[in-house]
Amino acid sequence: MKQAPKHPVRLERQGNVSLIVIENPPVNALGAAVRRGIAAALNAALSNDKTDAVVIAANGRTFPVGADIREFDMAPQQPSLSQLCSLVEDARKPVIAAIQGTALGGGLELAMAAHYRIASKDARMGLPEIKLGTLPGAGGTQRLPRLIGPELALDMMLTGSQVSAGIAAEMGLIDLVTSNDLRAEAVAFARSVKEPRPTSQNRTHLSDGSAYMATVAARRAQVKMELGADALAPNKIIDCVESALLLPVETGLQVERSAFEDCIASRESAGLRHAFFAERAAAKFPEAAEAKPEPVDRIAIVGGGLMGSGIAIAALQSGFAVTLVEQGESGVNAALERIGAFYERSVAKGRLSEAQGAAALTHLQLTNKLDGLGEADLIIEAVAEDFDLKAGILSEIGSLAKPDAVIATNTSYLDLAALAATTGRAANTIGLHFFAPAQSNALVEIGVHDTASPQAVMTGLGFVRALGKTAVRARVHAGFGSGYIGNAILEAYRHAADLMLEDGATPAQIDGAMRSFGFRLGPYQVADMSGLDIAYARRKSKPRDPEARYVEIADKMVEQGWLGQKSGRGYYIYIDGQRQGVPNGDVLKLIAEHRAKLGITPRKFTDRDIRDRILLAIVNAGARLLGEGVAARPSDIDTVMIHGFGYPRGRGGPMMDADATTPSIIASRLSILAPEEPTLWGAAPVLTMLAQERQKFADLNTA
Ligand code: T1G
Repeated sequence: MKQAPKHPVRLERQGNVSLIVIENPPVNALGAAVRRGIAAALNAALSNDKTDAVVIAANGRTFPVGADIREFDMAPQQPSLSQLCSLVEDARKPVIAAIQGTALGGGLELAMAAHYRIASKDARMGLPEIKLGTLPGAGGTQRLPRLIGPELALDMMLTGSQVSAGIAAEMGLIDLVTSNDLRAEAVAFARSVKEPRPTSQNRTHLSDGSAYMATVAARRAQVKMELGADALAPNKIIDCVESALLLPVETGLQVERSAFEDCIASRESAGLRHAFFAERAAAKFPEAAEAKPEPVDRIAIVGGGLMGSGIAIAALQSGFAVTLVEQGESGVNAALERIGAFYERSVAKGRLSEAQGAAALTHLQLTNKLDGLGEADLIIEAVAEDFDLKAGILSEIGSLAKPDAVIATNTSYLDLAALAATTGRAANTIGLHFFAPAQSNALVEIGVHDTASPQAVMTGLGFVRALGKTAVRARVHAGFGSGYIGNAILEAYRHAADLMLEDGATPAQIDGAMRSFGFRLGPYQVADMSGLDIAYARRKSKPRDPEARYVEIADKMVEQGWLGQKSGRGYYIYIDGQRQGVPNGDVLKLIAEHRAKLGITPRKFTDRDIRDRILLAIVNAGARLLGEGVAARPSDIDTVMIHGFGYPRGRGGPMMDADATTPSIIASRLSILAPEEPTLWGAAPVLTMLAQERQKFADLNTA
């Protein structure tokens, strides 16, 4: 994000009302220069006899969205946001906040410190600090409960969710919602009030009755059950609200300050803040210097299976007109059924109204003919992961698409350059690898081959961002066939796990070790979910790497018909279609026989051995992708692994983790690797590269 402008705050006057106008694009983040500007303008306004009231407003699309997150790793600069909020609240003339866009975090805290709040009808507000592993640290934990009560305040702070201006008004957070000119309304309101509203100091703590304390106790129990007793930020938020109930606000603000600092200093907050910026850095494609995205209004998707239907839903939900091509009547009906079921579920769960669901479907055209592709601006091929099938479809698409259409293949593993060539217009062909389920998974890898045009790449990026998804660029060279970033790393992850499986660990132990690391599911649970036959087909389609030990356990399972959840048994047995399986004893027998045949004496693995070997394998694969230029920066790998494979977000991703953990593993535990396992892809260069890339990434964020 660009540095704050030289003068990010202006003081204007309209008769007896002074206006403090913030201008710090793109989101009016409350960095130090902005805070200093507001404090100076407030002092000037309050000491001007001609000023009877003050309005705090912001230019651009939104009222401040919060503190400047990049400052959390820097030395604190005065005034802190909490000090500024106290200055505002203690003003002896009425201060009115005029809110448009999304007033979030410190932005909403600044507004709560004002005596009154006016909001545009479409404004939204919230305290999302918990998503950064911290809590509202500028008085929000003390003012919000006093404004809307502890229950609603805990709801907002523990979920980080946003509320609309209308709901906020019902809660007592907003005094007036307007569809008129916000600034004019705020000035008129300022002229209508004579006194500042009683401040938090006068609003005594809320200890009227044990009911509130019951709320706090219930929430603490809920957090313990859902997140564990050591979930730092949620428990600190509850501590702060308890202080707001029982203690004078000055003490409560001290409790909040100390709690905020504890959270900010935590490894989890560092990881969450890293993930926040990593997702945004990933969208910085080098092609942006050469081209802009072409507008995409109509898209066509060829292949209406799980993936194609999911992409169609994501596009419909973002307002695109969609043509979905599926072969045969049954294919078309199955696709329609799949999409229809999504909308029925969404309406049933109240996520969409009936009318919204029906309206979305009017933008869907289903057909079993390719000839309607001529109007599409973007055509996505999403058929099964079979080279010849994809090549045939892409060749037909290439012959039917309009000249400036962009063509994309959803392949996750196959040779992108070779597929692009089959369209006859390789420059206009890119990879768009959606992660399942495409209607909800935020991640899309954008595959860029040697001859892809910047125009096509940027149009793909524009489309992915228009879907509200996170795009990560994967630069793949001709012949690079092992799955962009995510699946290339997943392959290394699975290989490391399979070596330990063959050498003595069990599927359940490995899964348990990775769940305790923070993954929602372990690798064998994921394998059962995706279907063992998919990976089997991929292994059989590729020449074996003579350097790497090939583990045949999974092949033998598929040959027994054990395909995972889809066949009711894989590494686990799934009774009556349950998703939570029980370990499959027959697999353990198969593994024991397999080891005996190879003369392997099973060895013991600790959970730490399992985690360290898998982390090393992930980092090693990531370093290789960086070294080969497939991934542009370590944080891109973090973004892919968090969104695509459930890497614990609070750890920031494997490459951030590597910074914190790999040196010690390399220093003392390389012995845990199996002899034929690739030690870290040249240990020293990996860490040097990580340090260089991290510096580049840090520079990028302070540019
Ligand atoms: N600080 C610094 N940079 C920020 C920022 C922030 N709070 N919010 C956004 N940016 C940058 C972002 O990196 C990107 O930069 C550009 O602005 C556009 O953002 C004391 C402790 C508001 C929903 O957590 O959720 O206040 O890529 O691409 O998609 O209690 O930005 O252009 O270089 O995301 O339209 C609490 C975080 C902070 C809100 C808009 N507030 N921001 O989404 O744009 S902590 C938040 C968002 C705090 C106090 C506490 C989103 C958005 P670049 P963008 P968008």
